Amino acid sequence: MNNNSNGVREAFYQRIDKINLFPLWEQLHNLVPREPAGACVPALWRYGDVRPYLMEAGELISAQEAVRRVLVLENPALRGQASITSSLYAGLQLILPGEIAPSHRHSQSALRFVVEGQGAYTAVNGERTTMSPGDFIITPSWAWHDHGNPPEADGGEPVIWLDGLDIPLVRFFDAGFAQNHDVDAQPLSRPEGTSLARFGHNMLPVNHAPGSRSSPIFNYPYTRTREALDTLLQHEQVDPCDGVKLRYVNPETGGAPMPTMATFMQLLPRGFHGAAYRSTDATVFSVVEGSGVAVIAGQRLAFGPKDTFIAPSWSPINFEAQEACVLFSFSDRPVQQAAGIWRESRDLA
Ligand code: GTQ
Repeated sequence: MNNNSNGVREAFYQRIDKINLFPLWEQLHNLVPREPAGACVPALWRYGDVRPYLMEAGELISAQEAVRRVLVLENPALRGQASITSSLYAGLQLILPGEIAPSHRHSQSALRFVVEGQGAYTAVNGERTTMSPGDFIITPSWAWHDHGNPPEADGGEPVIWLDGLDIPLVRFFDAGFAQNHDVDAQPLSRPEGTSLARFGHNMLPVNHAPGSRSSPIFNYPYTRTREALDTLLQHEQVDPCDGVKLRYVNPETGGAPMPTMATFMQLLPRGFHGAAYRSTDATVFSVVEGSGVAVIAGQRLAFGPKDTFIAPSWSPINFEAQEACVLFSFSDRPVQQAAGIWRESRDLA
């Protein structure tokens, strides 16, 4: 039977609408698209555009009062949602010499990627780590964390890092909790460097039993990452899409450092003209060194040091490097892999 005369169907839709029903057949193609069709668009934030506002924020409010003094990078197509991609949040956080950002914990997992400045620390689960540019630091779900920038004899310097959190994912699940610590700086129970000594040398303490879903290493120092990439560039074949690319691992599992976010570092040799690829995990990039162009869904995004840019899900991306470039990146890949839905295509020619 096919009864659509005199708007019979429309009338039916209006009647069922009153009790919050709608007919799937009018929407099926949108709900189950042939390919990813998210709203997220390619975007780039030039560090030179953001930094002056961040420094201005430093005069408007203290880290103490703000709790976290962060300017949030919002995808232009997702304004009002504190989202850089549909699943992830990113922001640039400033901590001035002499400031502390008080201790708290939350269900959301966080990563810090240090962009500028020396001398600040993050404390996680009773241990501090001093942050240097290019360091990748994690704050696992429900771990106490506070940040500080102790004043130096010479005055010290502002420290700025990129925060990446799974705020939109946790909001999607309505599963977020948060607590403030009763002191601003959490008590320390281990000397700095303990976690890296125990877990950061391709060894684990004997009889070690994993205690959480996240990596027991909480600072992956840039010096080591850079050295690995350099060595590989000299001796290995460069991947046509990625240059030389490594992923950070949780040494207990070989998987991503946190359950919700994968992180990567790649080196594009000078003159690199990469092949296009695409994957279902929208990816946030932070430029460590070098200038080049990321061609994303046909848009040419010219990037330089400390810039942030994003590639949406399933958008073709390829890189052109005028000089040697080092790119940090993160995405929700482990979540998609856990769900068995992650896809990548590296054969777009
Ligand atoms: O440093 O704990 O950018 O809780 C957003 C929420 C940073 C943090 C953010 C946070 C933090």
